[in-house]
Amino acid sequence: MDIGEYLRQEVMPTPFCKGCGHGILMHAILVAIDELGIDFGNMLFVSGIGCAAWIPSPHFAADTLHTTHGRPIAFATGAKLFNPELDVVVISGDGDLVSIGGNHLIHAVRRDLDVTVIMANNRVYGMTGGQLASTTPHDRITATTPGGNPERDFDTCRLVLACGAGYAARYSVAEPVNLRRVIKNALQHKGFSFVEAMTICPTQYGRMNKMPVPSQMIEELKSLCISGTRAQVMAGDAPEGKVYVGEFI
Ligand SMILES: Cc1ncc(C[n+]2csc(CCOP(=O)(O)OP(=O)(O)O)c2C)c(N)n1
Ligand code: SF4
Ligand SMILES: [Mg+2]
Repeated sequence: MDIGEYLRQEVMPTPFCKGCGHGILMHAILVAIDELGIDFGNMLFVSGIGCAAWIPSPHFAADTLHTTHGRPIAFATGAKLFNPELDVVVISGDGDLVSIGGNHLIHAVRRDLDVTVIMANNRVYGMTGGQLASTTPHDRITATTPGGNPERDFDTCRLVLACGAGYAARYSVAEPVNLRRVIKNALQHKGFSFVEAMTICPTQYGRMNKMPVPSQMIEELKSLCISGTRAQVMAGDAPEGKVYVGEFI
């Protein structure tokens, strides 16, 4: 199927800045769904607030819920409990899902809610001007930490695995084939599944960290990500400045 058929053409183009990684993730999700042959009409996409939250809503020609900041998992929980037959997928940003909505995330994992959560991690609050998020790496510049982030960041895969997630994976948009593969596996997993898509925000994070050109950020992702196992993620022993990617099951 032509991927364009999954999109509401009347709301195109997307609102993303040129070079934003959210478009790559959007494509990976739609191709994964197409390759699995999932009934798009039986899917519900839930997002919160932020640039990433615009990935499904209003662009996907399926049922979508564009909810409040940090709360998409709460809405998804209600929808799934009301109609367990629905394929419910949450797609939102790092600020939305683990910074502001972190409590909903950990309890959805604890309950083993049968939904897939796809988190677009651009390591910043992109939409609102590039403020510090709980996913911003140590020392990085944001609008609220001009001298560098004094805190350490969350490894969200480690967090959900510690909460008992049956499926967690992480790849970057610089590896779209692997990203698509793990999205497919997550969509097929029964119970809670989590995919972290490391992505780029050239407008905010890139501009403030001397990578205003999208290709510079893609190169940074390539050098940042190294293959790791579940045990390595749980040990939290990634070398300084590196992030483990892989399927952590
Ligand atoms: C309760 C609440 N707090 C703050 C905001 C402002 N706000 C809207 S989007 C956003 C940042 C979203 O960041 P993220 O989820 O990482 O998405 P991105 O824009 O980076 O893709 C913030 C702080 C809000 N709308 N509601
Ligand atoms: S501000 Fe950043 S995350 Fe938002 S659309 Fe622009 S590049 Fe993408
Ligand atoms: Mg973000």
